Amino acid sequence: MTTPAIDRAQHERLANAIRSLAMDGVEQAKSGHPGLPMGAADVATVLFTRILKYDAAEPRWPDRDRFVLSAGHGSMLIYALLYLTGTPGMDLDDLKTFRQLESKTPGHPENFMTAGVETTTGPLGQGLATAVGMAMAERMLAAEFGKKLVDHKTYVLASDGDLMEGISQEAIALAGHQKLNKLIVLWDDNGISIDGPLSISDSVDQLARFKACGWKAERVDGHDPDAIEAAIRRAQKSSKPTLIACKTVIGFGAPKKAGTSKAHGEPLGAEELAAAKTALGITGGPFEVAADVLKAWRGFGASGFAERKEWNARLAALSERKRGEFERRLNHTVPAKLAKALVAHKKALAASPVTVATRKASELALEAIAPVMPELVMGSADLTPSNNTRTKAAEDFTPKTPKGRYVRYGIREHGMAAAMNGITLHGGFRTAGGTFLVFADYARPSMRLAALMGLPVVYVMTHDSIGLGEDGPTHQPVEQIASLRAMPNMRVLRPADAIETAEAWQIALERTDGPTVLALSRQNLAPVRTDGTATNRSAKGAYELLAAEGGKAQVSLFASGSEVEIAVAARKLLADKGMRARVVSVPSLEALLEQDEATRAAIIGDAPIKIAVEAAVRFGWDGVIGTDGGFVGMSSFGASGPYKEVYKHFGITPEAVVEAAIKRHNG
Ligand SMILES: Cc1ncc(C[n+]2csc(CCOP(=O)(O)OP(=O)(O)O)c2C)c(N)n1
Repeated sequence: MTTPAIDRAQHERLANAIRSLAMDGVEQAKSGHPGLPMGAADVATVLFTRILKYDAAEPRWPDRDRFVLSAGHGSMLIYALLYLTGTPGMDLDDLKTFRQLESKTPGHPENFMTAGVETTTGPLGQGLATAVGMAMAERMLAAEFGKKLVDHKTYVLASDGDLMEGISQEAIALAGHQKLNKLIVLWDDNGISIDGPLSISDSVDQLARFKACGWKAERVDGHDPDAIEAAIRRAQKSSKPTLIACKTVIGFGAPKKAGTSKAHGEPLGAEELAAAKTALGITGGPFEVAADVLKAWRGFGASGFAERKEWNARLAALSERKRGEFERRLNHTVPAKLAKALVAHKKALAASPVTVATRKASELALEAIAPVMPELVMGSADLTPSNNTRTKAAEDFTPKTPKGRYVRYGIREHGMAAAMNGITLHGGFRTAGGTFLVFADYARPSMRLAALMGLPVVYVMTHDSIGLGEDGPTHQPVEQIASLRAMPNMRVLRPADAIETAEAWQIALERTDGPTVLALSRQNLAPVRTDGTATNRSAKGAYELLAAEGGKAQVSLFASGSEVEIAVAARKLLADKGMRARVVSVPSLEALLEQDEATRAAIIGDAPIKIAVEAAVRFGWDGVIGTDGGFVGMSSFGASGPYKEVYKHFGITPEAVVEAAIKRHNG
């Protein structure tokens, strides 16, 4: 961005408009965080008046620079900026309804509520780690479509808390390793958190830490606009990602509270607010911005207009095919060929059934998917040979091979999950990453944000039960499946064989409004499906796999994943004893429970005896089997041993299922 030089006095008036609106917004809401917007107003003003490539009129312009407010508690900063720059939909009235129900100005920035907010932040560290994914996606997309279409930077405003959270280490290590030089982090280095001065809990040399992770790092006076600008310009030329520690005073301008934790998270109060405005030379009533200041801000907001028009012209000049593909990719439109490829794959599996672990079945499905889905970015938090996430033709994404679509995340589950959010938010890619299911807990805060934001990220989570055997209870998930099912908008699929795994991938990739966990087995599973039907039988969460023979079912057996074959064996044993049982495969319990009542009732059936089998805790199954239903599964942590013995040890066997059925039959 090239803009006329701004003198110090003008800069201060622009920055004070942010301070003023932030103070007023928080005061009106009677809650919120004035300290950060007041302290970081100079940094933000430099960014939005001298640096950022953006056109406020079109906050979704694909080639805009990204700005991530990682310290989401300082949300009034971004709302004030959106208003001042003239982003459509952000009016003074919106600032006046800060933190009110259904406002565009929620307590923490929510990208689905507010145009111009790049990502939802609030849990500290997430914005920074998400931005790493955005910067990765920018590089990947530029490598594919060229710099004329894709050439922007990712800026982050991070607070002390962002840098203290563990996820920041995973994020900065990954960014440093990938040499993401278009990622620039501005640290609001105010030395204050809620409990008081940072010195009571932290003594990390952040500059040294970032440098050790492969970053360029320097410190500037965060209230000196020219120094901030100069540091950013140096960062733009760096071959490494950059941290700029901007030394600031929290609550800058508030006579009594500035520089103290009192400015962090509560309204200043009428007296202090008035005194702050006087000290800063702000005149006018609440939410008033001097006309010339607003005009100047609006000018900066529109300064990217010409650049955006030129970009539009370049897009229009592309061949129809290339432009269509670029737009399809940005819109996350699922390729038409995907369903066909997966149906063909299912047909092939039906013709020559395979006994494989579902993690292997997932790899087989990926081999069918990858050629028709060039936007699919795979990766894994190490463990690639264990979770089978890498197809044969895949190339690693590295600084030298930006067209590579396989990301080596290292042993950083949390960083991976956050980066996947960033890749998805950036646009142009769908992404999936792998780890062991038990380590979903290490990735969970970012998975939760994916679910909240409705991002269609896929998690390939293998070693999904005690069936992993010898690694023992630290590695055997028992409660993770239930806890992930409990997360709103998270889809959990636990396929039973290779055909169901193909269906699970289809569901995950055709979903565009939320994330999906694929829970996959380590151990081999015999095929339970022999049909290669084009219908996705897993789509409703469950379906009757085997009907009862010889009359109405007396027993309904429900199972997911590796336990479906146990249910199938139990059905046979029950038949030998003269009892009629049906088997319902339940690849997604929560999807079944979300069906309308008639569909759900038809699938669940009315057999008097209902038994569920799943090598995990019972939590959630009562919705299918009732509180009086039988459950064959886990009620404790697992144990280390060969998996077949572990299954016997915990009584997850066809015989145990039969026993549970007979016990109920005999009353
Ligand atoms: C993961 C997480 N833990 C705790 C919080 C609650 N919280 C909000 S702000 C904050 C710390 C404030 O310190 P700092 O990051 O320096 O922000 P500043 O005081 O400078 O605004 C905390 C602990 C949070 N938002 N996210």
